Amino acid sequence: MQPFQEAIVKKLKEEYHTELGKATTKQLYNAVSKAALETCWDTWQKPVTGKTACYLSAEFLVGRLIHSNLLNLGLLGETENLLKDAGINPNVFEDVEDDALGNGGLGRLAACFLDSAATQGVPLMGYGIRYRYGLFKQHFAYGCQQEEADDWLSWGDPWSVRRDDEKVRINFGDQSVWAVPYDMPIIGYGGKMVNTLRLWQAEAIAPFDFNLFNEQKYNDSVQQKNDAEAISAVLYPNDDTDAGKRLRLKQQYFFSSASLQTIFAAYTAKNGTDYSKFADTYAVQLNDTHPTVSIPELLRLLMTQGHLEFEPAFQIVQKTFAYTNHTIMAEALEKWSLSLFQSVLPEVYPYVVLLQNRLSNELVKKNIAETSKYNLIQDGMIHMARMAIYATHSTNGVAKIHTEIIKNSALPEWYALYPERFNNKTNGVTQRRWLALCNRELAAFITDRIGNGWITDFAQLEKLKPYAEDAASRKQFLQIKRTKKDQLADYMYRKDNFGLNTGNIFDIQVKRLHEYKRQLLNAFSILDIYFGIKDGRIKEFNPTTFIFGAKAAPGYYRAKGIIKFINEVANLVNYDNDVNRKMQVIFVSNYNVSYAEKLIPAADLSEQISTAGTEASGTSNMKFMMNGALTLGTYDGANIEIVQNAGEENNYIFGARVEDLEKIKDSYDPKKLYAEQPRIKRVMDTLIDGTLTDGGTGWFQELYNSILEGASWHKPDNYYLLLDFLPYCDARLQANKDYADQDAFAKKCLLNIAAAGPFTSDRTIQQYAEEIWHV
Ligand code: GPV
Repeated sequence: MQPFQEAIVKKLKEEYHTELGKATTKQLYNAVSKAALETCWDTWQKPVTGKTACYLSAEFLVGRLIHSNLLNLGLLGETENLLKDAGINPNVFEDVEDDALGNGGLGRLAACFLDSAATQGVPLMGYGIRYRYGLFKQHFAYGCQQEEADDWLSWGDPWSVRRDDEKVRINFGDQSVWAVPYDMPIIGYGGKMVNTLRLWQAEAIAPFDFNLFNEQKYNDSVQQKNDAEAISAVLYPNDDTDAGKRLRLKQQYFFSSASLQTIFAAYTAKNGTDYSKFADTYAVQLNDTHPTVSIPELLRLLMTQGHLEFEPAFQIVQKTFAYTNHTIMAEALEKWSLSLFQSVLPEVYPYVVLLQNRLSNELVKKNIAETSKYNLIQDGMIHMARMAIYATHSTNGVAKIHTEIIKNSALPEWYALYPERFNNKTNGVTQRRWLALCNRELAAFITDRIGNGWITDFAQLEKLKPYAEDAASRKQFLQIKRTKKDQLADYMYRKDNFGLNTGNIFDIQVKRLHEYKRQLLNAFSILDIYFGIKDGRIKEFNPTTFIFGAKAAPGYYRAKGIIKFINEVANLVNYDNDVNRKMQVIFVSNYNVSYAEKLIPAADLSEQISTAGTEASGTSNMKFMMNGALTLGTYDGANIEIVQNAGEENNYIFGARVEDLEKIKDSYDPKKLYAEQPRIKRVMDTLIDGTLTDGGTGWFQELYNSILEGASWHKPDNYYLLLDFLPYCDARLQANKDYADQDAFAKKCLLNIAAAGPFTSDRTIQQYAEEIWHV
């Protein structure tokens, strides 16, 4: 046995008094994880020298850690062999639930960044919240989403180390709590660097009141404990929008203050009260506006504990912080009501006023009289994105088009004021998890041809390009795709009890459910194909399985209606013997990181169909690309950079562009399209003519109205589904037709993979490190 294998056996014996053949999955998981953690403990504890970057984020969607950590430590093979020799399925850990401390793209991006930084030797510390319950688990009842708490701790938490000695006190207007850190190792590939993700847990200062207990006031006796623990109890399940809730503001200040206090104390311990080197010691990146209250918090620390005047403190703050914007959708730009902010954070509010005063002076000096678009405090609201732009030295978007939209249409007044602050950092994803780990067959295919340098130097993928011309490689690629479809079929049968037709084209849209992402457009187009096949309008059609995976925010009424609608479309299609040999529609339940790792490698077509100008970047588009799926998408977010690099002719781009929408937005009339295009009318009418049922909820009628009539808060069809409908159907049918020549299709897939080099988060992190953090 290898030393690591022996360490696992020893852990099982010492911690659980058991052995390999007898241990439960949970025991195995904890023993392997703890043994692995010990192998990198010394590296982890080495103090960092030089400047440290800190990534503050309300979400870190790390996904299951055991496989990625073993891969990065080079222990995956040994572990699997040990399991196999003991007669244990090496996939046992697939039963271990994901920890889902994030909603979607923003949280998963943070996790990719941590992996990339540790791999490239960039000292990057993550700071966030240790939610007791992560994103809800989803299942369907009669096609409707039901939510259930995500009790991720029931599997144990072997990758975290509680640090009682580093807890800090957090003061709110109406309560004080401890923030207790749990540290997780972030292991770089090769194990040379181990960074830290520090997640804060809220705990009571006095968890139990004996006097109240003696008076038989049992609930009151634990009131303080409950109130404290509520702060880190649950992840808000909203993607892209903010509810403006008191508890949410408390969460934001809770982890921001805890993180800044720690950083400030560490600096002071090392350098005393000379703060002139603070910004050369720490760079702090704000992942969207959620941690923006860190700005007045650092001002407060510098001025009260550091005894600085406002102006020098401001200079340090500005040099230290940088801000990443992840959306331009107006409803997602965070604002807090002044009265709420003052009551929750009375000790912080005065520093917001100081910031506003400084801004006001500056605007006067620059002769800007119209200040309503600049004021941090305006009409009884505190504008967090404005604060984040004003008090930092860098504001970046997450794809080229997104950064241009920020500068030219979302926040042009700020761009006019500080053009030098605005920059782009196109997102990326880690190829360790999203290729090496989730698609070992394709990884081996690539390594066979160009060596394994791509695992840490993704630009090398370019060397794969000539193999697109190689018939044997194309054939082998198609075989791998088929293997991944078969593996997905097994997994999906276990999770959802669906039987996949693995000979079909796999056309997949997986992402949070949101109107702007247009899952409803996808469903409409499926219905159009369904009617087309039934009516004989579509004669040739390569059998296709359409797969959806999406969670709707529990309070998002329309999103839940769309889920129900798609499930009804699935019923209609799958039970219709006229078409169900040609098409299959599937909505997987509880789509999460682990499901993504199975779905994405099996895809032929990657659905990226957001309305142009709405998806800041998208990141699943990159994961699909590196797994050899072609993009069926709009000119939006990072899709643009993807197809520019891989060749538009090797992907399927359709629909109105930002410039087109800009021109027609005032005259757009979806009712006209509905009246003039029978295919549009036909699919729209399924919402109201009884073809499909919403169970008497009124959901479908409301969706119908939202498109044709609009609503009090938006114009009819504000995401232009009907405008893009026919072009989308055309592009989709073209892709379907092209698939008939599988060899030609495989060539396009290989060209996409070969062009995926720029979309690694290694590149993104390098750019942050060089251009923003200077580490
Ligand atoms: I703001 N995003 C997210 O997942 N949650 C949020 O609260 C916000 C943005 C997403 C964007 O929608 C994606 O386009 C983007 O790729 C991702 O953030 C990472 O930048």
